[in-house]
Amino acid sequence: MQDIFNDFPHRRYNPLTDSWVLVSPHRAKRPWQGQVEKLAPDTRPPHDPDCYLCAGNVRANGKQNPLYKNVYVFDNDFASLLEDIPTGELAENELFRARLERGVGRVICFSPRHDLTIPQMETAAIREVVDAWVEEYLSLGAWDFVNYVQIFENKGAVMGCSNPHPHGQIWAQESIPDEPLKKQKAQLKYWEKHGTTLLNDYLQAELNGAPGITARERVLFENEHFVALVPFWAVWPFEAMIVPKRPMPRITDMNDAERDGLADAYKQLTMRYDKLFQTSFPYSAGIHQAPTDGAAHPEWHFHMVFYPPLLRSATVKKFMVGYEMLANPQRDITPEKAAELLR
Ligand code: H2U
Repeated sequence: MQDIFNDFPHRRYNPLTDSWVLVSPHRAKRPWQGQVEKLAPDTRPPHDPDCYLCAGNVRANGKQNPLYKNVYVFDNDFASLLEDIPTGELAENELFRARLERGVGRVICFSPRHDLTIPQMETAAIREVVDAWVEEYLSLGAWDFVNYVQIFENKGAVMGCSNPHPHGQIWAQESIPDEPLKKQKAQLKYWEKHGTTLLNDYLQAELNGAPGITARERVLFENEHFVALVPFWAVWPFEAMIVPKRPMPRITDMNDAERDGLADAYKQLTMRYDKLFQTSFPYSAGIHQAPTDGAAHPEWHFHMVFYPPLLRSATVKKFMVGYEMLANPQRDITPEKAAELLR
């Protein structure tokens, strides 16, 4: 990219969500006198008798977890969405709209080991997590009323995660939530115009270069089936994306080798995160993929996104406040610089 984008404020467009981010690279040099948090040392035991996700332990509602050996999925005891509810809508006035929303929430324990995180797990064990995601997407997606399945992992106390035991969540519901809906619209528009997926063409430009775009500037690494990169339009300082090389609408389209490839990329990226600030790197991560509304959705190219909050150390995090809340997301360090650091 031209040098002016390393030196001067500019806006970058996110074609997936049809939104903009303000980049202010010149500010990366400013002194920091803001919040610095002290890190508590990580002294987790392999099994914590007080953890409600550990194998064999009793959960908050009195149910007991089995002595699971690898991955364990259960219905969230305090789910935000409920299955057995009436229907109902408030639609008389265009300024006051509401509709009852059916859904289901599940918790997925990645490992019986309380003291592990994804980057510390064996790739074969992460592959079992991928398999569980595929099973859940398939089975929940087949429910009559479920039109979207959101798979995610929220990691770290700084992200509001309630328990350090390695786990993720799955929320399945009637409506397509806002973020995937934005991506749905943008990808469909692109597909109708070009006959290729937006992310396929984006990936080709990132890997091979294009007019004005230097090849691999934001690419972190690749394996046979996936590429990890810092997207051109990243909002969070070390935001990243894992994209399959082959356009696939949903994770159920992966073959055996591709499932291994996703497990490998998940591990490799999170290992790089941990190394960056020598800490167990917090983030919210998840998969955006085709809705489960019965349509084919050839426009969709599934991908995994990572939104980590850390900015300049294990304790200094980025706050999405002020201008970001009122106007537009903003970042200082460029996505290219972030990619260089992560590499
Ligand atoms: P988080 O740490 O990302 O908040 O996820 C933990 C989830 O586990 C949370 O959604 C559920 C909470 O509702 N949970 C149970 O289902 N049973 C329990 O006994 C405690 C927590």
